[in-house]
Amino acid sequence: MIKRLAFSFFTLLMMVNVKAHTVKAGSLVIEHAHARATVGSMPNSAAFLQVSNKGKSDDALISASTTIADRVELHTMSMEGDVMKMRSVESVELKAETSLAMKPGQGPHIMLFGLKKPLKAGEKFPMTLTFRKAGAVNVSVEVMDFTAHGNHGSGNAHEEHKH
Ligand SMILES: [Cu+2]
Repeated sequence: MIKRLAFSFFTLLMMVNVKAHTVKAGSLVIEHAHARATVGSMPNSAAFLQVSNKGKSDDALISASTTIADRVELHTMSMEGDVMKMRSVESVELKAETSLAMKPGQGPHIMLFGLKKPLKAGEKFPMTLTFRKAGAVNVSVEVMDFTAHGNHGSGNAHEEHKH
């Protein structure tokens, strides 16, 4: 009886965890994995997440993959003169005891090329993130409409992802 209750409580905790989009892997805490909903027949999109490295040693995101896209690349975005440019990178560094919050319109993000179907707001899809130290981690990515108001915590959520 007590065992059963404990199990239920644990299950409940797990459910709350999933709802908060939090995944722990070693010293990494991955939160709020989300991707931009597509418009019309847009073949590409981008995914963003928050990673906290609570450990004493550096780690890095070295690849990402998902079955819903033909190709996934790690990208970064930066200003060159007054033009925002993005390019692919080998890895996204996660220094010890720091947090990284990927945001639309700035810095690192995960680029999804050749989507096999449109991404609709409210849907979820699985993605495997590979970290140099923490290894492979599966996360659930929630599709969000970045143009809608009030569905996102970030003030930068309404910015365009310029290519
Ligand atoms: Cu990109």
